[in-house]
Amino acid sequence: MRFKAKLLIAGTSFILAASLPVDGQKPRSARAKDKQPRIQQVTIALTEKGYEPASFKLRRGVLARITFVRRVEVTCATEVVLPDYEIKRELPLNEPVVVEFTPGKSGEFSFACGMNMVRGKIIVR
Ligand SMILES: [Cu+2]
Repeated sequence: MRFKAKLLIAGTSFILAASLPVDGQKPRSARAKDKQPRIQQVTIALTEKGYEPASFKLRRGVLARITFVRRVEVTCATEVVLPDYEIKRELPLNEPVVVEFTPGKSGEFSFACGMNMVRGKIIVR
């Protein structure tokens, strides 16, 4: 699961890099690149160790699609709360739950279980 999360994050960097203009360099296929959706995707697994990864970075102003998957049956974290984005979702066992938002402000934003015991962090730049 950790491996999969890293792959997805790597994919995110690629999409972001591809959509950013490079100074003094004409993109080979500007038209195709313009059509690429500007989106960043991250998958977070909830395991016996907590959220994995427990922190990740997002780019401000770009739509973020975060997939949470609870992989552990016995946990208090059967829901996830992102207070700054007014998101609160149930996390059924082994069912990917997708939340989408566009981070509008830079900074550090927390996400946690409903009791704020299991915690993670989003770093927006
Ligand atoms: Cu909890």
